[in-house]
Amino acid sequence: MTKYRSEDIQVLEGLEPVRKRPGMYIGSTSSTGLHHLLWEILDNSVDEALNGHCDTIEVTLEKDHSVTIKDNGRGIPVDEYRKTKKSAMEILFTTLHSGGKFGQGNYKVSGGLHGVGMAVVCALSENLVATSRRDGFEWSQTYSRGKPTTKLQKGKAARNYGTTVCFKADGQIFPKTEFNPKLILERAESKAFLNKGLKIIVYENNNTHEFHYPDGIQDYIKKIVGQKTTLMEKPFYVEKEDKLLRLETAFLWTPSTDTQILSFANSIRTIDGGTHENGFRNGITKAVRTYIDRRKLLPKGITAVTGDDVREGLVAIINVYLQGEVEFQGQTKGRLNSEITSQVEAVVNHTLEHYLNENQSLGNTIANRIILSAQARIASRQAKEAVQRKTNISHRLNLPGKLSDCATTDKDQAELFICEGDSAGGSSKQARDRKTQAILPIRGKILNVETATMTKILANTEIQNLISACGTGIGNKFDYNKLRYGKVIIMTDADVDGAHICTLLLTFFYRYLPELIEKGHLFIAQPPLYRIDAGKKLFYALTDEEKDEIIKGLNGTSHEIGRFKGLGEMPASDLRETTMSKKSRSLIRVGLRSAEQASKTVSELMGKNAEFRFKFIKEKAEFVKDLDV
Ligand code: 0RA
Repeated sequence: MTKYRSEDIQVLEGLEPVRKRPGMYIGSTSSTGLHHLLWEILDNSVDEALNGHCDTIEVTLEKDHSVTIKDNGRGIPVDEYRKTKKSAMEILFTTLHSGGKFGQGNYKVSGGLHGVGMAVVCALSENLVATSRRDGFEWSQTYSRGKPTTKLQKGKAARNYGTTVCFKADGQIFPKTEFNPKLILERAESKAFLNKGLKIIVYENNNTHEFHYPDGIQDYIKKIVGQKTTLMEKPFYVEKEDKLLRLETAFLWTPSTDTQILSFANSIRTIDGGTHENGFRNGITKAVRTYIDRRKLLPKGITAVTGDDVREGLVAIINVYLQGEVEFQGQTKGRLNSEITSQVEAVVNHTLEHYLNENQSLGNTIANRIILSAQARIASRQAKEAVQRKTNISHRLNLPGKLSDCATTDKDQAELFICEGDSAGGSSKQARDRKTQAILPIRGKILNVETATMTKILANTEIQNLISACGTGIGNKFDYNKLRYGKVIIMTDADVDGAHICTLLLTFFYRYLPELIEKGHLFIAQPPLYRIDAGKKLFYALTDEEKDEIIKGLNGTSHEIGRFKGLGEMPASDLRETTMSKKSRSLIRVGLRSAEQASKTVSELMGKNAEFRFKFIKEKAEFVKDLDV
């Protein structure tokens, strides 16, 4: 009778269960499962780098679908392991759950489906060759479907250290065994960002891609921010390591209203955040609040900045390394659940507070930016409430006084023209078809402020009138069925000021009435800039180029050119003929693919000049020549 020690029993179990039920170990045998094999080996190499033993990893994709991962780490141990008479390497590749490092004190990369052990990779490979360079020699062993096909062989002398694993996924298990270079490049880039100094080189199809970021996640932030302006020259960066936790974070603020926080645990993306991200959020909120409070920077009317105010415009990466078992939660295992909130919070809070105090002018810039968010939040809420009140009243009582409504109540027939100023309003009133066309003049000057923010626009009485006229209300009171016009048409002058007002109105619609854009109700009218009279023939031109084109086409025929100063100066007959009449006009439908994307684009373009923005929007809009199809 032989007595087995527990670890020996594992050896005897072999890898049959893995081949029988691969899904239990790698999720599935689809492309995702296939790539888990590669991630497993790669993670082990990255682990060597993480612990300071390796600085270069090379991944080579071969034409025959095999892949080679080579690192310059310590090399897999090849000495006999305990009393099994087998090398440590063989145990590692043929025994379940022997993955990870034998010793203690290493940070294990074992999130979700990762860390299943290299034996799983071996079990699901038609062929796997492992080579270890250590103790002066190259040692290698070959396996097939989880079983050794050679003994551990001592090869040529080797002075350097490292591991090379080459494997080809088993066609009996995987319907497709070809790796996707794009996925591998993405993974390589992100691992290189998260492990500063680590060089990852990917060879695929005669191409070489090298990923190497000496400043790690700070470089990552720079990449995310790209050309956009920031409030800081370089990201704030902290790295902190103690026995149980290693934490690394880099972040900066931008003027944009978007927030981007990317969190990772042991280099694995935690899409749904979790304990580390919560700690991070608490930490920066506390630090910023302390800074603002100490210096009494809060203006009247604001009692506190909220976490959302603090995070507006923030671009951040947080990466924690935990020892031992890492707990992930949620449907996709995208949330970290190990209890580290208060530790992360303390580190972020104290280091950021210190940093702000040491860099006061930057501290003030950041504080002001955050206070501005708070002010915008409060103003926006007040404006929304005002609009809501007004909308409710006008529904019961009357529509805005400035509105010249149309006679019809048939939504499909009814059109609302928004024009700039009372004089344009006057001529459009003359030019319109009273039955179906309503006119709402908006005072352009109020809108035409260089820094007109959405809050200001929303606080503008005439914008509030516009919302009442549309009838739908906004925000949570929005009701599509209450829309009063099938077409809402922005009609501004054909000059730069007109373009500016048009852009602001578009932004307003994107932000507050995106449904109208999504459902195709928003249009831009195209008033001409020139009228060219050539005898009996009459031409209109929208632009200078068009005018020149027309004149060229006249071949010297005598003609008269008139330039319209604005809609207000345009004779009603011209305005009707060219811009408003359903029969002869052409409109641009504002039909951006998604309102959300549009709003982002607009806010990005908000800083640039009006003409540029308008051109951009025009280019993206669809041109609708014949509307009544
Ligand atoms: C077990 C123990 C040690 C290193 C490794 C495994 C190891 C595994 C892989 C997989 C790919 N590259 C790797 N590099 C190392 C520690 C060895 C020691 O203490 O010297």
